Amino acid sequence: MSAEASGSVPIDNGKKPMTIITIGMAGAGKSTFVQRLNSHLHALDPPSPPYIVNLDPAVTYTPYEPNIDIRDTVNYQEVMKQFVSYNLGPNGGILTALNLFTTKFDQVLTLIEQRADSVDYVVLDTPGQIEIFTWSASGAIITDAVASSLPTVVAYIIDTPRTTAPATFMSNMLYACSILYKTKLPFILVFNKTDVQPHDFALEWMSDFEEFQAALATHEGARDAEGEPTYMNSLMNSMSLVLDEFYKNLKAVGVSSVTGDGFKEFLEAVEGSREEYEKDYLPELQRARTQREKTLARAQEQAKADSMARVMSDLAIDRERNPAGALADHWDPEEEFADDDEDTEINIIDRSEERGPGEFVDVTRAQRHEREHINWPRPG
Ligand SMILES: Nc1nc2c(ncn2[C@@H]2O[C@H](COP(=O)(O)OP(=O)(O)O)[C@@H](O)[C@H]2O)c(=O)[nH]1
Ligand SMILES: [Mg+2]
Repeated sequence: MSAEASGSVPIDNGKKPMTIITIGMAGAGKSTFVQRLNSHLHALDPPSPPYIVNLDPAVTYTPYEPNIDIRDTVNYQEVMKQFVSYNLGPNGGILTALNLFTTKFDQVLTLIEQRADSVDYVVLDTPGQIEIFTWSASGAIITDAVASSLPTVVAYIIDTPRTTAPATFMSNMLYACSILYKTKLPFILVFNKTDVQPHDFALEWMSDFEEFQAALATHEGARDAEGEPTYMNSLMNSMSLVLDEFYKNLKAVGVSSVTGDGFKEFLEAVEGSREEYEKDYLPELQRARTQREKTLARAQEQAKADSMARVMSDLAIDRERNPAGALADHWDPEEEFADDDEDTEINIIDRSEERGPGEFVDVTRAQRHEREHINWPRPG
């Protein structure tokens, strides 16, 4: 329960809430992780309920009650129907829904900022398919918008039992690496599902590339018919050296979203990321912002001068050609803005007020909340 909700005086330590963006392959356990993090934070003493935003428009069921749910704003099924002439596949539909939602993301930020004093963590659950968020303009806009107003960390969720083969491990790490360099945000590798497969093999491979190369060498397909290392094997050997550098910039924790193991360590890593954000990301962001403002101001000055010169020369030509016509020209501002009121459909809903403070969903007892005014399928 937040300090505000519990009626006690909020402790103002000047700390802004930390935003955790969960990213990971479909099925890695992002949503389950968010649910477990939610219940872990509720169980702290004193409890610290997070502010949760679900960004997956196509999910039929979330194992937690989000404070903001993209499904309240954009109806994925409706998007698929309306855009039928564009031949959107399921992923195109999800992306379009996310794009529509992103146009209103300023409202989301305002709602989050209103909670900044009473919430310690803001958690974003992203669409199942990783690339929809990581390689779309919307994903970048949302990430940048959040990261420029609150300390932010990426929690890269890994399906540990499905990453034990060296080649799979490496491709997953390369993906993580590309996201790290794209967002430049503090980054935590979260090895999930440790109840099924402990993550010590991964830590070993990350701390000692020779261990990883040894695992590669013993793996099937490492050598060709002549006993020479295969192309794939040599490539992966070289890449493991590159990744070695990447691992140095990362924190890694093992968790089980089912048992709750490792969540304490995860939160410690998040605290460490706050310092990293303030030390590395923020100064870089401010530098980039100042630079952008300068460039923009220069470009605007130039554009203003250019277009003014063009308008003046056009006017002169007009007057010369048609002196009577120029007099009849008029501009009616009423006319201009008359039909500019068409995007009232998309609006962000904050569900927090609808629930009792401190209420959260326990997966083991999750129930469907029927709401008549919502007309898309909810799980039965
Ligand atoms: N054993 C185990 N299963 C998990 C864990 N986390 C998630 N899962 C399962 O993995 C599947 C995918 O999880 P989900 O959260 O929907 O993945 P998402 O697509 O990344 O959001 C579900 O069947 C979960 O029950 C975990 O820590 N341990
Ligand atoms: Mg999910």
